[in-house]
Amino acid sequence: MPTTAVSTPLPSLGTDPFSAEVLENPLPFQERLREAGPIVHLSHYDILALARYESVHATLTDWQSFQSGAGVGMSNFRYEEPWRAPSLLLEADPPHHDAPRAVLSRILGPRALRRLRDAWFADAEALVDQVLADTEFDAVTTLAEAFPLRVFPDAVGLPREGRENLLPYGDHAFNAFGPSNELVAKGAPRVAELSAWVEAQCARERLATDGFGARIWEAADRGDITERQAPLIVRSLLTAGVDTTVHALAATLYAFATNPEQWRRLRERPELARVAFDEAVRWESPVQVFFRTATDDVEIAGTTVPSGTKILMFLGAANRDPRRWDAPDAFDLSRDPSAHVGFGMGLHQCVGQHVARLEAEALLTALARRVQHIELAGPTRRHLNNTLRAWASLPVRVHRA
Ligand code: HEM
Ligand code: OVM
Repeated sequence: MPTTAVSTPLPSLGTDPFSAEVLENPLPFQERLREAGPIVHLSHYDILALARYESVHATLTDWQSFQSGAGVGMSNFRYEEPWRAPSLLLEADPPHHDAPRAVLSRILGPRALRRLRDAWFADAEALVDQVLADTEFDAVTTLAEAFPLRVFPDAVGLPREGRENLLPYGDHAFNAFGPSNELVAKGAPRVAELSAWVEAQCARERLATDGFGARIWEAADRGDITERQAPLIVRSLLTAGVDTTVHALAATLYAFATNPEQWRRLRERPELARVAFDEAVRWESPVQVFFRTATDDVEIAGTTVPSGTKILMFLGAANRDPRRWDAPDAFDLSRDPSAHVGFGMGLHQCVGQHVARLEAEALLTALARRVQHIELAGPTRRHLNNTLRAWASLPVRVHRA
């Protein structure tokens, strides 16, 4: 492994960003990181870190200098065996990345999603009606988990049995981008079983003929991708498509429960639902971090970084950088959050973002119509993950409209 010998001495921090204490509340550490400089050495892992909007943005948009093909977690695929076959999207660079990306972009794009819109809005109304039979409930399980699990597996075309494996598999995959700490060890006993289930669902025969999965296999029939690539591209949907939206929706509901004046605003103008969701993705950054690897000896913010160095990008810190955002800690529907890096930026920018926004728009619209006021009704609990900023429990009380 290369050590991060650099031309000028860099600010260095010894804190472990993946310790339980930092994961519980990463904001103070991220502020220290941002203020320490545009690029900081993390001595605990001998890696480099970026926490300012400008350096994170510059790195995300320079795929030639900062590759994904050596993995976007801490593990460097140049030297270490990945825990599963690398993703053909997330963990690939051009030219290999191009065809899988083009195929998924079309299948998950705004035009293709139009045919799901009415059904997802009706599903959201039905779920919200059912949940509002009670005035107090846990917003994580009853809404943030229940809604994506109700619409997304059907949209992919998955069979009913085994769907309970989706969240634990995704949780492990997002832990596995971090160091092999206790969170990874806790998931390890089920990895073989969960991976086998996920792999089996990627086969053409398992997938309904009218879903995202079938459309990926049709792309293989046309020769846009190969038959060997198709199942791995289905796997990307199953890995990245559930936990992300669950925790983004939980973040949105928490944001509204703690900012009642913003809920009032959404109720007055329900067409703000999409902006509200993007503002919540900026504010909470459900995907907190991803790595890149220096392709060559490359320069960041005046520092030359040796080839093979792992660089940790703090998306959440960039999304609250006061150099870029006014009052960054405020959840505010009147700002334009569209330049946030919560979905990434550049070539790898989240290909599922339109799916996530449609889910959010459906759920928030249904809630805004029926709920006058939402507030916390008891102690909240975080769910710790090496990559995700997540909630385990959000007890809420609602007043029906
Ligand atoms: C990529 C976040 C929802 C599938 C990404 C990246 C981020 C991200 C930050 C960039 C990774 C990088 O640059 O290395 C999120 C968040 C979501 C979300 C915050 C929810 C709010 C989804 C959904 C799907 C999905 C619903 C699938 C339907 C993917 C895939 C990639 C990706 C396949 C890799 C794209 C590529 O490398 O070209 N996501 N995501 N994501 N996301 Fe999402
Ligand atoms: C993938 C993927 C893409 C984005 C996030 C992610 C587990 C996985 O292509 O498998 O997280």
